[in-house]
Amino acid sequence: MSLTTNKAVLTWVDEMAAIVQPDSIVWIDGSEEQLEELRAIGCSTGEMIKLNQELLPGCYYHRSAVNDVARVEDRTFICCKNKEDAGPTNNWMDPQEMKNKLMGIFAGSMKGRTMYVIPYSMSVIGSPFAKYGIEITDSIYVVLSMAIMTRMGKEVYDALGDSPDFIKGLHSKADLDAEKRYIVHFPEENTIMSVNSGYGGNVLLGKKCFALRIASHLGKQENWMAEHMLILGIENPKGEVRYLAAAFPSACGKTNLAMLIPPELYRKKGYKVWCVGDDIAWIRIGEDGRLWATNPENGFFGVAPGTSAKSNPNALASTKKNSIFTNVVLTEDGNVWWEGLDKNPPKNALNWKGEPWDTTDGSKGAHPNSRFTAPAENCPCISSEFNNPQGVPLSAIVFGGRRAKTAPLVYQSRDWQHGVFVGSVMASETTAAATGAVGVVRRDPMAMLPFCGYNMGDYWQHWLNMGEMVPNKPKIFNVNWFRLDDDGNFIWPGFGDNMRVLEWIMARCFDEVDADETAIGFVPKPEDINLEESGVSLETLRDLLSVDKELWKTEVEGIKEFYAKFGDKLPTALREELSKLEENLK
Ligand code: GTP
Ligand code: SPV
Ligand code: MN
Repeated sequence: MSLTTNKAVLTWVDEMAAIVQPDSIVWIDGSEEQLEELRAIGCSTGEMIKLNQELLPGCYYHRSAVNDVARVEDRTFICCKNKEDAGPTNNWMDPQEMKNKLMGIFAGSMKGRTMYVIPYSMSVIGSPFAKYGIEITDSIYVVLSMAIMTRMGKEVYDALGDSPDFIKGLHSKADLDAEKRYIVHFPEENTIMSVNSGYGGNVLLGKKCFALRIASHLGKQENWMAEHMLILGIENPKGEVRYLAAAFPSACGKTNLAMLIPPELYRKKGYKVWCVGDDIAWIRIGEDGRLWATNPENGFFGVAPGTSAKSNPNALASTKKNSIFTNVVLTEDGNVWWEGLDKNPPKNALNWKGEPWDTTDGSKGAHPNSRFTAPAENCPCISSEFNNPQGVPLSAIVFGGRRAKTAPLVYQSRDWQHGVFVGSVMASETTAAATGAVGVVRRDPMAMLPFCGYNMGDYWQHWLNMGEMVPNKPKIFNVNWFRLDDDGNFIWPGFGDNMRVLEWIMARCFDEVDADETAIGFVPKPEDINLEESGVSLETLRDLLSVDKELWKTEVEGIKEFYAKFGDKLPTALREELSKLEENLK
């Protein structure tokens, strides 16, 4: 039985059903009763595996197909009328041509299956930030995951009323045929179509597809921003909480930073870090002329490998109940394991492919992009403002990437325009979060390369325009936790010790500390980073903060090459900033 009388919803669901031809349609209402029923069906078909309920109450396990374990950037499309509006960094096809192609693939794809209709909200239902979506899917894993990752259920229909203003998402696993896998966005029609995948980032359509690709396009038109950013609050000993948002590419440390536990010496003084979000920020101009950010999601879809009681106890704690694990190791007693959890790989376990796994053969038990899906409310350091419909005010915006050399531990831009330049020239080594080679340095502006739903040149101009509209702008910084020594070891301890850098960033935002000006921006005076109990020497820190002019000259050449792709879409302000940098390096 449909849960709404909204004509736009009913018509669209009818139209899609006529194409995919399911045996039946189930309208998801978000009730625990209905979810429990779906878990049982999922377990009976093998799509889900119930984990040991004593160790992990409410937790389930899921495997995606072996060739379907990461986002597929080469099969992700932005289909707007004009190719130029998608820009040089997106795959594009004419919308009608793409629809014709997709309709051939979707036709009859749900025969013999149930079609689920999921109403969901990105951000708190009814808040000024909220946007509604409906996802049609033939995957129980998707329904159960959306129940964790979004505000899902019939309340969304109440909030939507008769309005046709919702994002349409059609997903079918179809045959999981990698050759016919497409993740397609029609920004001009607020529509997403995803087919032949069952991997989270390709199929949980509220996440990257809606909350970044479609939302970035909406934000451009409506004067707000959708960014690939974590949001955290730093509480100081006086009890003041100051917020920052940080954009790092996939698998470059957002979840870890968002849930950071400060080193003991900071905790003793009364410092705390509160997590508002770990992956996506929607940012609006507040009445007070500051930028305010919310996390549109309701859960974490985090990288499992490397998550441990030592590296990220808050993330680990978040997964202890009502969570879903994907492509990790499944143990004999219904528990989960992954590389980096501890030093005791389980015996008689199954690896991410479902094969008996022998730890002595050197193979990995968990896929490097295996993930947990955990409710945000489980997180011990979740911010009291997590559900605040107004969001939190930003003092700083931080960019960062995975760079073995070149980028110093931290530097500050001279002003907003320079900060936009710093974000636009970000580069980072690729990771297992997307298919393709790992460890290759590529430009990933604002960590949005795979997620910007329109021409990146126009997106940079939007950033510059936002700066003009915001009287009380956050300060903009760049960080790099990943500098390597000559033996390939990380020089900076990272994780909790990143607090030392955050402290400097906040001190800069509130004019509490001086800095040294370099060719690329302001770097800390080494003595202003607290190294107490860090094991890092002042000498090492000096090295981490150093700006090697020769490396940066090479960097300038790379930037020129990248910028050239954008032709006259490249904002003049960024061209100017590049000239300034070149001049400074002379
Ligand atoms: P997505 O969910 O893909 O967007 O990733 P993310 O940006 O949230 O990355 P996450 O925090 O999951 O970290 C990814 C990997 O980076 C893990 O293997 C972490 O162990 C590692 N990592 C995170 N922070 C640090 C750090 O400060 N130093 C070092 N060396 N590694 C880190
Ligand atoms: C990322 O790749 O940036 C993720 C995971 O956060 S996914 O949902 O697959 O995009
Ligand atoms: Mn991400």
